[in-house]
Amino acid sequence: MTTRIFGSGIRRREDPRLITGQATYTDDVKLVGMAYAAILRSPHPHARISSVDGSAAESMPGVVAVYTGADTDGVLNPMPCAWVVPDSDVKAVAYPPIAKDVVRYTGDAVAVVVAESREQAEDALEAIDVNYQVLPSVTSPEAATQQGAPQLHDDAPGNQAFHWVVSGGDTDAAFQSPEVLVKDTILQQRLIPNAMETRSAVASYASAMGDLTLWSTTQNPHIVRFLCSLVTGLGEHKIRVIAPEVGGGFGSKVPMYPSEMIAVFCSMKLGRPVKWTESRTENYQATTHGRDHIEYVEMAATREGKITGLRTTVYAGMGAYLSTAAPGIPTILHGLMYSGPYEIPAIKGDVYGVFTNTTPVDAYRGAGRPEATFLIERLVDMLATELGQDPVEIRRRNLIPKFDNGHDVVTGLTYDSGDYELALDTALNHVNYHELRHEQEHSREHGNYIGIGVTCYCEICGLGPSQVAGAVGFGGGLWESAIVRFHATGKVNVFVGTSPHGQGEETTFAQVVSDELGVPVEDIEVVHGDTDNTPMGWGTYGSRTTVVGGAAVALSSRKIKEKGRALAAHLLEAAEQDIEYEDGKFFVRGSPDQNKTIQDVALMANVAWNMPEGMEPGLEATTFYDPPNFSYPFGTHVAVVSVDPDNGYIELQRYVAVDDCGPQINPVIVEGQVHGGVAQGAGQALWEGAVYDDNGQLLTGSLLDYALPRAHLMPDIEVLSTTTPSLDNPLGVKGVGETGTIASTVTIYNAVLDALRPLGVTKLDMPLTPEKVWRAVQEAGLHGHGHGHDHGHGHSH
Ligand code: MCN
Repeated sequence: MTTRIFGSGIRRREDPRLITGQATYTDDVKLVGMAYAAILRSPHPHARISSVDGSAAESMPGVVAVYTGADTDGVLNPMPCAWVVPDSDVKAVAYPPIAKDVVRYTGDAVAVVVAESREQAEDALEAIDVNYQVLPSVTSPEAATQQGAPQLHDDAPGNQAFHWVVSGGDTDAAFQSPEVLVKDTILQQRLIPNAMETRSAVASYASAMGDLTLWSTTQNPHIVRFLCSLVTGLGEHKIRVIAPEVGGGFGSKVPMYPSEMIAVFCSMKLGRPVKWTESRTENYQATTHGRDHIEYVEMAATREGKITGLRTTVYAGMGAYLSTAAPGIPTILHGLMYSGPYEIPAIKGDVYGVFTNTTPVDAYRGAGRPEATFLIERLVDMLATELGQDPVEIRRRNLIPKFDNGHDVVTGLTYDSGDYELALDTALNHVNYHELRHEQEHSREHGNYIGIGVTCYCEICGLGPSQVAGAVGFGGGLWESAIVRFHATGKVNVFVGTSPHGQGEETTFAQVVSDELGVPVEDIEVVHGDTDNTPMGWGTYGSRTTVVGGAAVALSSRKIKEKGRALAAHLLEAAEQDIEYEDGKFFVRGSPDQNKTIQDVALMANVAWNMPEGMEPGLEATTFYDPPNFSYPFGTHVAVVSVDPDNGYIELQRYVAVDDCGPQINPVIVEGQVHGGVAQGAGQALWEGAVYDDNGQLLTGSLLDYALPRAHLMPDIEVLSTTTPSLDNPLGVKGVGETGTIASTVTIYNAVLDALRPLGVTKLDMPLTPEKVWRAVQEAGLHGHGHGHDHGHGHSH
């Protein structure tokens, strides 16, 4: 082969079916005799249910049944929280699939109607008579911890879901009398994930056999099978979970939700298949949200700009109940990353998980790591301002020097490999940083406010060694498995336990197999998403599919190569050690004409007419791969913005992303991942935010009120990379699915604040909407900061 298939930007093989409408999503599934479920959701954020009367609804046209919490109580077990972080007093409060006594957020399920059509089911919802006794509610995670705040759960006093501490080095000493101290209060606003496809479930229970099939919009069908077994009491071997085409998840399709279990319950009760599909408004209320932190953060440093300590107190909103992975996010995936790419000798973080009367919070792209990157990078920029130094220089002074194989940080993690300064220099050279700063000065003199944000980040992904998963309270393993199977015709199926839903592994995994075995990509089909025909795996999230699942695919391919070599030796009547392999051909060393292609070998292995003694027929291999470590991608992002002080409008002029995810299997897919990730991170910085009013109502209840970024708001994202392999997996790869989101929010935020500093604005909460920016500029103006007054880098705050 002249060009390697590993590393080439071939087109995504999943796209033709997606763009021609031939893909099958859960809501496309239609079964004979299928009924439709609609869920009645609480209109109150907190209320006692005095009574629920479904009798009027039951007599509505087409209605098959109405069920309430009284029906599911004792039949379905509570929704499990599957990440009980140790040493943090996690209150795994009861989370009933349908509320029976108390509702705790607007959207909590109260009853379900099953009818012959979706419309009939929805119409009947209005006929259900619920008597609520409204209780006081609280939506802010900090307010919820205060004395006198409404209490959500009797067994979680003070609404505290957990208190977790990360600590390394001597922070008391570092903060005793630091030469320089910078502090901030950061609002990581609550976000709504917005996958294009809302959630949906089709449950089909066959009572004669006791078999349940569940089509579900999930990122991890095997975990759904596992947890569904816990909730329903059905044996795991009797449950088949199918994640057909899944239209994006971004973390929100990791959790196990009540709604899916309600669909299962209905199907089991009625002996009919039951479909439930969310509306967009329902999705906003009942699908998990992300972020929602209030953070008090401070950084100590020397006058030379060496960071000596970092301290945080974080109130992390959990919503009304603990969703599947929720406690792990502001702790393991957040606090342990407080060192970022820097050498920080002392770190302490107090993280309080807090119950509020809001939609439960769980993973959202980046999950904990954007929040960590944000606070580190914000403080570093503030430190630079305080010292009157260039923020890039402060970063450079603190970066961990290049390392190839392991670097310990004080939070207890061991990073795999890194060359942070190379990524920084690559980005700075690309944008011509010094020139850019000159332009900025120059524009300011003409009343144009340009801002530059530079972020150095490092993230944890590729989750992870199972032993560590157990140690940090994750309720499962984090290994992956893959079967690579040759058919007699030389075509290949790859069966994987991971479950991509937009990321493109049907393409990249085929590239891995093709690269390892010399089979054309067109001859390889990657199968995923069905627990009945794929081996066990823990799913697609935490940018782990390629690092962990891809490794299993590569190792299975290598096992096949070794069996192929032995069989080829036998067929060629040569000694095994004399057989060489290249580009899909086994040949006798020195005589390449004496060869067998891998397809010849596959045929002979499958017909098994002439096997060496003791060799089993068939040509396939299974690998269970448990990685020895996480993977730690890194990079530098640069944003250039201009801010119009007269109307607060921010233009994102330029965005440069330099990411290092090790060797790239498919650079076009990697670039696409970075694009999507950056847009999502930009959304948080500039536009997005879930807003509840004082009565606990979600004001941003639809796409009319929740501002998702649109294509025309994004600049042409310039994607570059460096390549630092990880020595911890057989492909050397690191994840890339979240890097864009992790780096971009703070990059853009810092750029905007850089632009606003000469106008006297040094603090703003996200999202940085024009109104907020305009008001801040006006207010600063009243205090003596007019347009065009440049107060320079040394301006204090
Ligand atoms: N890749 C590569 N070379 C590398 C690393 C990755 O070619 N060195 C490729 C992979 O093979 C894959 C893609 O890049 O095709 C992303 O891979 P990876 O980093 O392994 O991430 P995952 O597949 O585990 O995806 C999870 C990640 C997360 S956590 C979120 S959230 C997210 C994201 O991916 N959600 C997405 N990207 C998304 N993209 C789409 N379209 N939809 C989502 O819901």
